[in-house]
Amino acid sequence: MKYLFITLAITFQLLNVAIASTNKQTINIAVTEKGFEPATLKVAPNQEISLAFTRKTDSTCATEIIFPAQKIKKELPLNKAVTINLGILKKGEVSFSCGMNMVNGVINVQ
Ligand SMILES: [Cu+2]
Repeated sequence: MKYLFITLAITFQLLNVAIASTNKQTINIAVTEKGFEPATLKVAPNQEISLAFTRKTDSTCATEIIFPAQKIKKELPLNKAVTINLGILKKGEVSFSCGMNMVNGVINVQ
């Protein structure tokens, strides 16, 4: 009986790992003269979302990225991907911008 419980526990753990890995999504965003590309994202709720920002221009002020509601602020070095894990997102909108709130983007979770 004890072995049955251990086997079940291991099986559920494996299932959890499988579910977690399928519900994880990384989206690449380029930072160019036009701003964020793409600037509007659509994702399904209850998935773990990461955004990988790569700044490809020196001619805009978007040298850092902020997520005001999440209190995330990160430098964006030129031509280097910076990955930001937002965790599991609920339905709604998550906005992000440059440090001065001039270049904007939004994730629509729906
Ligand atoms: Cu700016």
